[in-house]
Amino acid sequence: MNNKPQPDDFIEDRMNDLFAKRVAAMGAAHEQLIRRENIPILQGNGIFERYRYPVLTAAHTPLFWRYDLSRETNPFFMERFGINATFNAGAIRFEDKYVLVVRVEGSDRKSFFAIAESPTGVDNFVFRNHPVTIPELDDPDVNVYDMRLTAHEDGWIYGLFCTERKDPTAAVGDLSAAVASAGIVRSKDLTNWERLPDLISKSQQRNVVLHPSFVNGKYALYTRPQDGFIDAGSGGGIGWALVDSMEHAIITEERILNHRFYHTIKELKNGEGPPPLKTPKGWLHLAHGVRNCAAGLRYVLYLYLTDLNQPDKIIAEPAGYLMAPQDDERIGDVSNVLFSNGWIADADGKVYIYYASSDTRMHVAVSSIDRLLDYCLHTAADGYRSTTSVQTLMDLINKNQQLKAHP
Ligand code: M1P
Repeated sequence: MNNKPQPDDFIEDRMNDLFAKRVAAMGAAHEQLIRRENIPILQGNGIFERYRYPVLTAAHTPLFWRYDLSRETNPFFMERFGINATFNAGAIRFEDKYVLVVRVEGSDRKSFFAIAESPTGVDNFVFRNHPVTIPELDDPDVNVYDMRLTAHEDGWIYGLFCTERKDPTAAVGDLSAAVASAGIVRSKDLTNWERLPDLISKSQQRNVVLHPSFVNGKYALYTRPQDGFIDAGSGGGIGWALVDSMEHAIITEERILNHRFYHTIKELKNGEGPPPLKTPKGWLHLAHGVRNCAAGLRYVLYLYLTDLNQPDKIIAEPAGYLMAPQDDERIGDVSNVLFSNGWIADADGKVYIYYASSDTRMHVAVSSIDRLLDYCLHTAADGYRSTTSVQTLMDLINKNQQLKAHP
């Protein structure tokens, strides 16, 4: 019998060693990443503070989602399930944690939802072991994304999300035509989710958001009607509709409360972000506006305020954007995009704005109700012409010059 080691044994040893080294190195790097302290960037515009590091990236997802940890079945410690991006998260404060329901996109282009929780709101976000299981309807979703979480006064936490299916009327050979509708789930514990029928609406819908309280005894929805899957078409902006029930939500009447407008940041598309925050001076809304340019679409975030007793009546809207992509945020799978569908207001008035950059990663910016109201109420509205912008600037300069002369 030949007891001499055979060449294959050495290869196996080396591989085993490689396996152990890779497991250890990647485990340490992952732990360091998810435990990294985040740092506010104080040299901002005074309205909010960005933070230095993204709060979630694809690399934050657990290694046990991406790798088969068995030496036997994965001797090269090779990735078996690729994660492409973590973005467009709904947000809620739940059981003393800052909770994000994240849109996780695999390398197969399918999105799904997964919950990441943090004790601080700005760092240490850790994914729960398992993604969220969303029950399917008779007509299965092909892709689901962008969940908005609403703690409604009826006692449920609702998640409204986009469900996308292939357009059954598409011409043969057209493989991109799709239909977007609003899917609805609800939960009491963020673990068990009950699927309700999709919202019934005449037009395609994305960016549908449930208002937190009843309005005239009905559920109130912010909508974003659109003609096609990509194009808003005649869809004029952020809509408003009242529905009798969330168990069979049907839009019979819808009106546009916040319009798209020529030569503004929301010329091409205009969609509600997270559910609005109730403040002493009105409902504070975060939304995204889209314009087209030679470089493609540019998505920015903006704020507006509506009447406390009439949430569909705008009472203030500063000109332009609150946040636009900057530095590394500009680059990603779909570059030049900021998108937000989640924010959290603490009892002390601190506001955590969770936003995604370029359909790739999640960030946080921190402000307060007082600061955001001050911004909303004391920043000039859009005058829609260059001359009106110059006049706004002149007024500020003149005021400051008088202050200099008579401090
Ligand atoms: O790619 C940018 C965004 O495009 C869509 O948003 P909207 O319908 O408002 O244009 C969505 O697919 C969104 O997820 C994505 O971030």
